[in-house]
Amino acid sequence: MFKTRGFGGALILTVVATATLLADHLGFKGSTYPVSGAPRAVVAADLDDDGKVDFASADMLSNTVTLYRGEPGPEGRATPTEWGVLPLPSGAGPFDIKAADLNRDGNNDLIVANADNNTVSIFAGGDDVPPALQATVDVGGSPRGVVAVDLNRDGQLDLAVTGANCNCLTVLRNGGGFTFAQAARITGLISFRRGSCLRERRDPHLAVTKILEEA
Ligand SMILES: [Ca+2]
Ligand SMILES: [Ca+2]
Ligand SMILES: [Ca+2]
Repeated sequence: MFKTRGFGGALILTVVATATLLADHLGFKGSTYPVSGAPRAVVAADLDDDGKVDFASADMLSNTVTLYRGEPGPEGRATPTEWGVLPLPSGAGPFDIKAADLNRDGNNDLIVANADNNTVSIFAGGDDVPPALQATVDVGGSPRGVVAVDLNRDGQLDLAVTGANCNCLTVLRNGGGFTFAQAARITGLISFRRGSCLRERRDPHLAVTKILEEA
């Protein structure tokens, strides 16, 4: 049962109905999985290199990352199974989460933008184990969105982070071994106050590159 309240409620109902119709049309069946508290973003990727997709949510109120591992299920489909909860710093306020292989070891790693303590947390992925905290990078500006893309074409994925308080895009250059140093900060280009434009673009890598080229 839905409780509607003015325009916001009507909008929510419309979105739910549209999603349901689309899912029915395509033959998808929905499932619900509990997470720690107020999920703000979610990412699906193989995080332990076993060939099955896992997922992780950035939980804003509990300052955690909730992990679900894809386990063998009926008809060969992966079935998400609770895999643990990763703590973030107190008051982190995670706002975005992405997966990418930052150290080029073949395992996807997790990158979390922490809006309330101005950092990015990096968890290293491993074979058949949950990701483990590897680094915390100060970025400032209330980070709201993050993407991993090789911006200087040296073969290592760098990080581009949107900041709501600075109205800026910060570039963190990948120095290898999970070390990141601020290489550039571009201000006054786009307002990020309502969230991350990186998430709304169809291809975030192209969006970041375009922003940098226009700076
Ligand atoms: Ca997996
Ligand atoms: Ca990796
Ligand atoms: Ca690079």
